[in-house]
Amino acid sequence: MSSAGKRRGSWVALILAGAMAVVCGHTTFGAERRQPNVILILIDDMGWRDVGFMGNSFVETPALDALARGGLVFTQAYASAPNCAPTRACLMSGQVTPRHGVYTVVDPRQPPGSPWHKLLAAESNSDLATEVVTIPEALGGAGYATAFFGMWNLGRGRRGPTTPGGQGFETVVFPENLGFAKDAYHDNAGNYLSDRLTDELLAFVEKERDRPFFAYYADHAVHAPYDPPADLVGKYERKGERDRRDHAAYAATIEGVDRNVARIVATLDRLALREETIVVFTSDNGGTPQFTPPLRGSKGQLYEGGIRVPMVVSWPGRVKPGSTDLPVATIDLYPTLLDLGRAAAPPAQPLDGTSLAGFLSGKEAPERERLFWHFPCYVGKATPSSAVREGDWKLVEFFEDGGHVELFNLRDDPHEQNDLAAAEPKRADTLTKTLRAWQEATGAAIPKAVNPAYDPAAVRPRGGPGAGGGGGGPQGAYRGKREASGTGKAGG
Ligand SMILES: [Ca+2]
Repeated sequence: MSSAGKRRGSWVALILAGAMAVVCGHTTFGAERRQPNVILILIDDMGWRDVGFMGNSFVETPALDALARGGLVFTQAYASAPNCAPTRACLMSGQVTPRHGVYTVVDPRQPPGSPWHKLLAAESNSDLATEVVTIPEALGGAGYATAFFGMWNLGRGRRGPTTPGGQGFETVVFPENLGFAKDAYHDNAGNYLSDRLTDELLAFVEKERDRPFFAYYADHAVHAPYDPPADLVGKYERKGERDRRDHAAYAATIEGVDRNVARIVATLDRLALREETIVVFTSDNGGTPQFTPPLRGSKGQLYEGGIRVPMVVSWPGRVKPGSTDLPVATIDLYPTLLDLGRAAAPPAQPLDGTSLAGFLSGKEAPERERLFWHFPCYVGKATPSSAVREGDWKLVEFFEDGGHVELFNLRDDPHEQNDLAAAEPKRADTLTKTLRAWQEATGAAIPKAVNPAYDPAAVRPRGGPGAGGGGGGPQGAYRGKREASGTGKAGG
């Protein structure tokens, strides 16, 4: 807390200095509207096509589809990691995984050296370091009221320096504060978690309506095992499943989110805050295997299915409605929100994202040379790997068995069926060098050592951190088989 407080002080000084400069130099600036509010909605494990506006015709998401129609849809949006905690760390810090070292969900049941790991996986931080200036610290320093609702996953406990309160959020609401057991969708009275978190969010919005606010809503949904609002399941069961991606309990879970998005938008309308408020909707990693086809791979993997997510930015009157195939990633939200909120970037913190503020205001797309990912761990089906996307080309490096790379052209082959590494050796070599240079520059941990405890016969435990990638699958995770996917949530 105290270190955050100290930082806050220096931030205020910086911002005051900035404000003075604005007053002296640009009188027109003062005529601008107040700093926009931000509601950042981060869904857990929602895959790229799990909402209507991304082409899913089974699930009904009218509120999200309306948000998308009135906002800007990023059709090639990426999570900055294929897994829960690292993407959340990337979001809060604006940094790629090697910089903050939160590589995966740290789970004592699956440490590096587990017998089903061929390599010794990299050690991962479980907490985001307090030295990191987070989005709420930066926006808070610029005068924002800040609030957090839901799942943090970047430091255990309710209080302390690496909890949301220690990392810059003034208002903090965990599911536990509302009487929900860990990972439970319902409380003992039958309340639904998304509904209750949204109640709290709306109370915060109402309270802070006259001041710019930043609300980070990190829902437990739509993570397996599913336990959706009972009133939403029946209609999906009646619809019938055309293929295994049409899943009644999963669809109802998604609609449970959607109807709370409807409440959020209705409240903003009622308070006449809609045009003063940026709403961002996205997910922390790619979907679970059943739902990601035709993309290859799923949560944990660096194939598109593991990292492609839905993303929409809505700001009526300011962001022109439409869609774009500009590749963007979680790390871009930090500089974007700081720019839009007129908050100063921390001078000593390398930021790896690109600000989309100008682009959102109708200017040209920003220069974006490359996107990188680094996941030196095991989760689900995933093995330690690293990846780079440059233009339409994507190269994935796999560290097991002495390492190998795969090369894809995402324009011709969005489903990554044709590895072109052998056919395009020069391009593969150049991109490999690019990726290695980035790994070195960012201090990326590279797993090289063979795991002495490796046992080819060892079976990865079902559930736990791998749950999203192979813990019985969501079909088995609902109704009667919920034990089969273990704690589920630990997988992030
Ligand atoms: Ca997740």
